[in-house]
Amino acid sequence: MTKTIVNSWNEWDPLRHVIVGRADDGHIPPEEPALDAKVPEDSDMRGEWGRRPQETIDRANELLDNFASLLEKRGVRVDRPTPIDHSKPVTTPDFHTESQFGCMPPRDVLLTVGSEMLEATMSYRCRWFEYLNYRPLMQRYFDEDPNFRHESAPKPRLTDADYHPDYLSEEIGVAKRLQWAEEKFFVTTEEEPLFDAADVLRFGRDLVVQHGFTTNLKGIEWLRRHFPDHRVHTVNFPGDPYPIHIDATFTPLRPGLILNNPQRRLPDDQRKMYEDNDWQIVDAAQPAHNTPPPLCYSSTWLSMNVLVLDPKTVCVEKSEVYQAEQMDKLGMEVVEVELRDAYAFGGGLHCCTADVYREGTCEDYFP
Ligand code: ABU
Repeated sequence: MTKTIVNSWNEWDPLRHVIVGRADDGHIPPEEPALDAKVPEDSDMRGEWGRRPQETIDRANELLDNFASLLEKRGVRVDRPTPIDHSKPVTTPDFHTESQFGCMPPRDVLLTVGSEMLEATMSYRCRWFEYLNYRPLMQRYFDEDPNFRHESAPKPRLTDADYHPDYLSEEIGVAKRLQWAEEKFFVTTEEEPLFDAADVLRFGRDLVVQHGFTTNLKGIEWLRRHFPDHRVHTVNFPGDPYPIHIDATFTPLRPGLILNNPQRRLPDDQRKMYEDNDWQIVDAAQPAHNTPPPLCYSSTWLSMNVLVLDPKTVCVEKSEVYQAEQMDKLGMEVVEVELRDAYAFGGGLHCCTADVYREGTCEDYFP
């Protein structure tokens, strides 16, 4: 068995070791403020909660297992989480919710920066204990890699003071949501630092962090203080009425090239550092689907939630033919991966993975 080395500084260097999530015991959690804000008013998820049907869990696991095998065949070491009992309630002195979520998307929870893996605060109550799914791996990496830094951000209290009550209304409407996004008025308040790891993109010395529903400004400030050798940049994408997680919005493919969701364009005043350093920001291709699969929190833009294996190779979901075609034109070798039936468990190919080791060092791409 190869000993672990934890090291990953960006989203594109050659991937050698990764965590792939599992769909086991996936739940639709009960209503709670931050989660409800993400569910569109016409979604089939409104009012639903409980354990997901076993046949959907089995199908999602089949696809995740196939993805893990494909990566292994390409020489990538793959580890898997140890699922906890997600039917158990989450109770703290400050809140109670009846069930948890799952462990399909490790990217939401774990942020790898160099030799460190940082457990995010999370901002949904149902995800408060999600890090426990990954603790057996963290313990193993700690035992095997003397340089591994296992860090955990301060657990938030997630009282009602963390959420703007305006977002709790049953029918807000997309126009109002877009106005609020433009005004940077999101469901989470500035009560305490909050962030999900999937709101962070790594560009060597620079970390780009989306301010939205799941990450607040205090969370970004916490990251800035935690990573004093990095430059931390706050970004917003005003065209997104449900802004959680940056990885279906802004997708770096290699040094100098980023895909941007055309409905969630990076504002002109936030483009300077890329333009000054000759990075191209290209509109992503349209998704192949008009709607997400059933009981799915994510948007159709999981089309651009790709996993880059190295600067010339990218995993794209098999049915996302337009995205694959665009990647091909951009000079990338496309590896097709079937995953759509697993989307409902927490996202796409980027979401369902977390980096452990990519070759390479911490570079300054924006000197
Ligand atoms: N976890 C990524 C979801 C982003 C989206 O719904 O577009």
